[in-house]
Amino acid sequence: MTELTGGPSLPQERRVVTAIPGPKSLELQARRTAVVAAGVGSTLPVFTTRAGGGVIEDVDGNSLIDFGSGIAVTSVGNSAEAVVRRATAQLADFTHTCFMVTPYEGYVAVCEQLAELTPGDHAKKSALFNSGAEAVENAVKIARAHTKRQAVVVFDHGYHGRTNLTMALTAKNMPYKHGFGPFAPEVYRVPVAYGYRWPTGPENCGPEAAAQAIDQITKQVGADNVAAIVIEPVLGEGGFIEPAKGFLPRIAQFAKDNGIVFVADEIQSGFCRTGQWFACEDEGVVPDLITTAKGIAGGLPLAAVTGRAEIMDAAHPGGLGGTYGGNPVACAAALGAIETMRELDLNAKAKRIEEVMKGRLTAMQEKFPVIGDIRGRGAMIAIELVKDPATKEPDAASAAALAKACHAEGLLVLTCGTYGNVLRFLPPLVIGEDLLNEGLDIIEAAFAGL
Ligand code: PLZ
Repeated sequence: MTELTGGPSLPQERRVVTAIPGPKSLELQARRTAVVAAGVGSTLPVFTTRAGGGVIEDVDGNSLIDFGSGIAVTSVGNSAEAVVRRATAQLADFTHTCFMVTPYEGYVAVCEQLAELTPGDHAKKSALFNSGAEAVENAVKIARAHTKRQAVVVFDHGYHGRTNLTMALTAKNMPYKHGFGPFAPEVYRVPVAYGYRWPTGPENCGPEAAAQAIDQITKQVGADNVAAIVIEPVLGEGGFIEPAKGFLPRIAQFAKDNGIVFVADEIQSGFCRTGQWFACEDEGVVPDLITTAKGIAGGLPLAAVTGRAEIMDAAHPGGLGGTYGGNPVACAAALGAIETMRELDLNAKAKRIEEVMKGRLTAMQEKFPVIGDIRGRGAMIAIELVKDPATKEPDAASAAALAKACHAEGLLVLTCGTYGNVLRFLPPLVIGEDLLNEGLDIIEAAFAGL
């Protein structure tokens, strides 16, 4: 096997030797601007050469601390040993047959792992796809085939992708939907339990928001027209909103009582990210269908819909698929990623990251009132920034300024949130504690310099 030049063998250190981005990145950025469509953005245009553990190296020789994991993908670290080993072996054997033409074992093995790891002990089946959006679209197709109904219910602040149906399911206009309509019909949006911004306070939020959502579904859509309710158990792009306690179980029960397929979109929150295999386990919610992607395959494109066998089998033979869905190399990578999660007990690592981060961020909040809220679980942690803790007026400018200051110091952080005022932290679960603390030092210094 080829020797690893990146991955876990990379020196685990921050190193800033040029301005960020440096001169070579700027040159590449000029080439990029000439030929890459302007609609495709980049958070930080430093061009990557290698990455692994908790760092990303760029063409100018800088080594950045990674608090992004390529948007919650490289949970096992970049080029993790088992991912590279299994994917490399698969590359040498065959790269593609199309599972719909001649099948292979890797696809089946991934579906076996999904049946074992996802919540609930009922009989489960899966179908594999290439992207998160594709998985969500297929979950809706399956739910419609099963229920013979059409309506889909989604939530304020929800994010489910950029394809036509998933744009309709996504809440935020800019940048995801603006000018790209018309959108798919039969999509209905209802309130979510956003504790920090709930008018009567976080204690009342779960039951009150559930009652409002259910009232809107019953009165405006009609429960027996609803095929699926689709929700992220921790809302990702919308601002790392953990629905207030009681909300998810209540909505899941309502779905069950009304023959509606309850779909948990765990594309961002799944696979150890929140310190559990899946975030919905936190309140013991067992979804009918669960969509996964991102962390599942250590950086290779793979996504899945997993769920109750009788629902998954509702689509007629030939009704689900795609040329590349469950590509053999991506499946091999997924088996390597899952092996790594088990062997390194990455749920425990995620919980430790939460402990360190929340401890440090809580101390910062006492000094910097711009931090309105600290939330999230495991290695999916965010802070919501406000102009004044009393009014909670969103402060997107501070989020942008802080991200910029962190980037200049060699710490990659991402923003999110409907109001653009949330800084989110998604380190690889294998990051060392020294780097984690160094990253938090940089964040603290950035607050001091605001
Ligand atoms: N569902 C919950 O988080 C992807 C989007 C980044 P794809 N989130 C990152 C961007 O700006 O495009 C996501 C998600 C949840 C679905 C998706 C979609 O997954 O693999 O990007 O299609």
